[in-house]
Amino acid sequence: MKQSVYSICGMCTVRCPIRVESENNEVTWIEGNPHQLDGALCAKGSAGVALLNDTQRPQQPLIREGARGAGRWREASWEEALDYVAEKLQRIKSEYGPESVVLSSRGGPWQGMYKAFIHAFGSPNYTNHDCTCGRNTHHASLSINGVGRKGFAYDIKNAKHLVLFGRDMFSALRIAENNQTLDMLDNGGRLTYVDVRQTMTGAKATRFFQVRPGTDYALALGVIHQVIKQGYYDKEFISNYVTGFDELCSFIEQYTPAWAAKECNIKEKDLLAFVEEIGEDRPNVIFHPGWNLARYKDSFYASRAMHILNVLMGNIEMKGGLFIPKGAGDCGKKGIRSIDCAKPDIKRGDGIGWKYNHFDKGPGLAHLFFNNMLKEDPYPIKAWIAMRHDLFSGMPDPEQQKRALDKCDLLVSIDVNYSEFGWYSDVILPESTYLERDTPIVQQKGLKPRLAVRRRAVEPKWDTKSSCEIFTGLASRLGLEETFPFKTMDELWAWQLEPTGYTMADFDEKGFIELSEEQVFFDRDKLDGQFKTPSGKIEIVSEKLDKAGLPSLKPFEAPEIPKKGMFRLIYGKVAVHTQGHTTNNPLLSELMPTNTVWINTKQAKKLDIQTGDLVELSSADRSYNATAEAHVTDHVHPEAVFTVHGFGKEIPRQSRSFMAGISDQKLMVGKLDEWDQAGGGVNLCDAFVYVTKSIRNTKRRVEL
Ligand SMILES: Nc1nc2c(c(=O)[nH]1)N[C@H]1C(S)=C(S)[C@@H](COP(=O)(O)OP(=O)(O)OC[C@H]3O[C@@H](n4cnc5c(=O)[nH]c(N)nc54)[C@H](O)[C@@H]3O)O[C@H]1N2
Ligand SMILES: Nc1nc2c(c(=O)[nH]1)N[C@H]1C(S)=C(S)[C@@H](COP(=O)(O)OP(=O)(O)OC[C@H]3O[C@@H](n4cnc5c(=O)[nH]c(N)nc54)[C@H](O)[C@@H]3O)O[C@H]1N2
Ligand code: SF4
Ligand SMILES: [Mo]
Repeated sequence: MKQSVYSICGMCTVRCPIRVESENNEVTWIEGNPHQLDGALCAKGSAGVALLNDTQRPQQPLIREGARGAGRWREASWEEALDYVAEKLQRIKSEYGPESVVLSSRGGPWQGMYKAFIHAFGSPNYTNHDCTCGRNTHHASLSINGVGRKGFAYDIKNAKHLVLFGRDMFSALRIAENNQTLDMLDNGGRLTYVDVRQTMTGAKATRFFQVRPGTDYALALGVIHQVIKQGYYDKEFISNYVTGFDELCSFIEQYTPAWAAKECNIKEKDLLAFVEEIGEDRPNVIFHPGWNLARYKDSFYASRAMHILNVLMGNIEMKGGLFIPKGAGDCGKKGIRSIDCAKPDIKRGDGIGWKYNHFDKGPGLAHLFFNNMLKEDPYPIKAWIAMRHDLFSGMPDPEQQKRALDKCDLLVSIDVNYSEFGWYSDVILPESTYLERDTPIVQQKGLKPRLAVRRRAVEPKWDTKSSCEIFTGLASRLGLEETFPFKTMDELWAWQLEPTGYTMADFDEKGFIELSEEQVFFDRDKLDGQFKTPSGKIEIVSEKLDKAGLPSLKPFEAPEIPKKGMFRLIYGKVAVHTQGHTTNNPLLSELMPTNTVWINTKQAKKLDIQTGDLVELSSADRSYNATAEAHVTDHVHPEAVFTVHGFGKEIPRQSRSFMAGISDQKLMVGKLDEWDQAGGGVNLCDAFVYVTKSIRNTKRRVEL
């Protein structure tokens, strides 16, 4: 029988709305929700069918038999696997206390459920992936605006100028944002793109700056200087809502466009021309504050500078600018209920909230656990549950992580795939793919806030379960039914919707429930109270940072120059893969089976490297080597080599991605300990590698 359901894509964490057709329990068609995306979907979204049918994903629970990572697994029933995990957790709890269990997840709108589970268990140690993603941006926004990185959204479609610093949006996709940007360009808008290499986004830009790696902050300081000098800022907005502007003016005096151009390896006249453009286009100029900004030791300050530029443009809470996302309450409606449990009042194992007080306590900072685990400080960590989180792909230096995780008695991976972490773990609890599972209702804030829900398109192909069923199953074994009292998804949905007056039938027409028909803007003259800083204003100088011994306006320090024979290792996304988890997808692995190493033409010449030659990359301490093909190009800065993240997998059951290409995170040896002290993000782009032509080149062998 033919069926059609509205649902939510799960091929990456953007979670686009989709419509899925199926027949006889087979998915036959997926498209973007026509009411929101006009049917548009990316290649990864279309390849969801291949994930569903992939026989190289775990098909039932697995319990480790041999040594960790050896790949010997015993197939288990769900009863047995959940009993096994629950018993171990109970034993660890009674011997070491509940706080010795960490649960990490990919974050996102459903994280409340995972957080509630670990809190109900008695541990404060919930963490997520964000220390290698958006934490610097998040903390930058908190320090200036008093709200986190999702406290503002962008009306790109109506903007006149979008400025992106390394936000490679046409590779690192978000379909709705991509469509908006294309509309903006069609309407005559301008796109300025800054990167150390040319990208899909740079190719669409009206202005492109190829900067020296790690100098975004310098460029932003030069732009701020010139904007203030030319008077291209909104004086009224600043006097109403901003503190610290005078301090900014004196700080910025030294950072002239000529200075910035030199630091960034760009032309001063181009910087000046850019400032003239934004002078014309303001207030509808949007500076994107960055997404994955776990890059350099000053990325937090670079992101703060973007926020400051937005404030100078005076673009807040207006069409074609930044806006505060609205929720149910802002439309006079009641919000949904969500599973929740208060955090136990115990010190966190990563030091957030007692050793480090200036960070958001929510998910803490995952990388800070590992050293503490080795020292058992402040207490031993004995179990790590990774829910939709591949620590060994998403975090640097998996070997160092393993040394800390080896102190654990239990490692659990809840994943739809074999992840690199899962392969090393003790138990794999396979989650049903997003096409096979229902998930709780979520509220999506925006100018027109909505309720959305993921509904299964087909029954699970194999013996897998949804995370909701997995956590409920564990909760009932651990006596935590009070937090998870739901027996069925229908019960949970009904409970969630009860205060709102809506029913599940209200999702039928469009797949979502619109909480407002009109866009909701706040009165721009009454924004007091919207900025959750101590003063209630946008704070360019932050007392909280002061208290933590950190400057609000930090002098620029030029990034290190690579030593002879070494390059800075830069990574990024491509449109056809998601992080590290689609390189084995039957369709996507065909589109892009491996990665290459981009190297600048002049540097390649010195090393006698041509496109197609094999090159060897070695970590700074020479403990890890990897070989891939070179891609010689002018479009990457001479100090850096670039590769696409997600390759170099070593999971034998994934034959398509096994040993294909190189892994950037394995080359980042020692980088768990290098992080932005103000923003909390790991400095992933502060890794250096040796690059040589490989002796494995057949041509070279003949020569030898
Ligand atoms: N297709 C696809 N889309 C995705 C994802 C995915 O995995 N695949 N993941 C999603 C997620 S979780 C995230 S966080 C976002 C990430 O979105 P982005 O942050 O936009 O993406 P990245 O590809 O991590 O990094 C973008 C660029 O930073 C550049 N870069 C490196 N050093 C510098 C520098 O010093 N200055 C400047 N200006 N640029 C520099 C790199 O060359 C790269 O092109 O993408 C999201 N969308
Ligand atoms: N060196 C380097 N490090 C990086 C990055 C980089 O580009 N280079 N990117 C950074 C960024 S931006 C991010 S966001 C992080 C991401 O790091 P992670 O959060 O670890 O990355 P993902 O690969 O998105 O997802 C983790 C796991 O979720 C699994 N998964 C996918 N769908 C489902 C599902 O429906 N259910 C369950 N249970 N599991 C699922 C995948 O198989 C994968 O094993 O990595 C960061 N780290
Ligand atoms: S960007 Fe592509 S993969 Fe990600 S949610 Fe949207 S359609 Fe799915
Ligand atoms: Mo990310």
